[in-house]
Amino acid sequence: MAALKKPLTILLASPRGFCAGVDRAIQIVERAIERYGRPVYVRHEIVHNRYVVENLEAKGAVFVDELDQVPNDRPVVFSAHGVPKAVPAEAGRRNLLYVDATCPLVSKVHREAERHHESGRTVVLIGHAGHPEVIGTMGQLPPGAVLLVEDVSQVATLDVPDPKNLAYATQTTLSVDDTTAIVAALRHRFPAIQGPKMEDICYATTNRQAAVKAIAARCDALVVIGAPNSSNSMRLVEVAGNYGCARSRLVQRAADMDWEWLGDAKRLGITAGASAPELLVDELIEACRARYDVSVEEVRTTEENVVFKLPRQLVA
Ligand code: 0CJ
Ligand code: F3S
Repeated sequence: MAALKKPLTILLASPRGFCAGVDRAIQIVERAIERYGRPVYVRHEIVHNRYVVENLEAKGAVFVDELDQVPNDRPVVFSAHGVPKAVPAEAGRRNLLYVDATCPLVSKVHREAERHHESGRTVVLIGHAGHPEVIGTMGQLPPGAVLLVEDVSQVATLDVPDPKNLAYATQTTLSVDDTTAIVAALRHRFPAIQGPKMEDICYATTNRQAAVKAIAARCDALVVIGAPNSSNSMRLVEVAGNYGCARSRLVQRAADMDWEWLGDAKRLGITAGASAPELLVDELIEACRARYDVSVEEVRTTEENVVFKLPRQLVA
């Protein structure tokens, strides 16, 4: 006789998974393939998820790191994270057909940074060095016009040309709490600094973190479906730890799940980063069902209804 399965309650955070910018970026690649035929080149992972990337590869996308890997006669899509100004400029010089899948909320930050620069302000960007979004935002302005701050400790040593002519902007996928602390430190040291009311963290990042905060303390363990290079997904793991669930980790998909790590947990929290397809959440729940007597409780902290328009060149 089969051994009785142990009970496991899954607390499913909501909202989770795809945001409007990711949905749009994936659709852009799919439509570009339909419209221009295969292959369509994509500069950088369209979003930070291997499953999404492999799926699009199967449909005819070719992912490259840089524009010089794109042949002159094929279209190229720029990823959701945004690109430095030099990238479309180079594509234009080469007469490449390009489609920009930069999330409109990232483009908004680009325009803010430009506006501050035109008003003579030095821009302090809060973000993670080396992340493509940070490279893209810094690349909207000439070298040296943007100073990067990664944490509170760097605010104290920040060397600015004129403390009275400063503004800040942020990466869209940061920890809301950490960023609040960095903004407070900036405002304390540079009272004249200008910036958005709060920060530039997007609605999806904010909502996914709030949903994790709502369940973390009730969970014995919490899994974030997402990729290690996904900033917003990594932040969800940290948030779970900071809000009462020390046993939290990132899992790319069910096959990577370490069942020993889950141990005798009775309540498992599950969420997914903004670039992780819901199918991977379903897959993990099914894998849990194979091992436990599962009941699922979805905890919704807010409704989302954001939809972004596709670029004109791909509509009609
Ligand atoms: O930067 C963005 C516009 C977010 C895109 C969606 O998430 P992901 O995981 O591809 O990117 P992050 O590393 O920025 O979270
Ligand atoms: Fe855009 Fe935020 Fe998603 S910036 S791509 S809506 S995570």
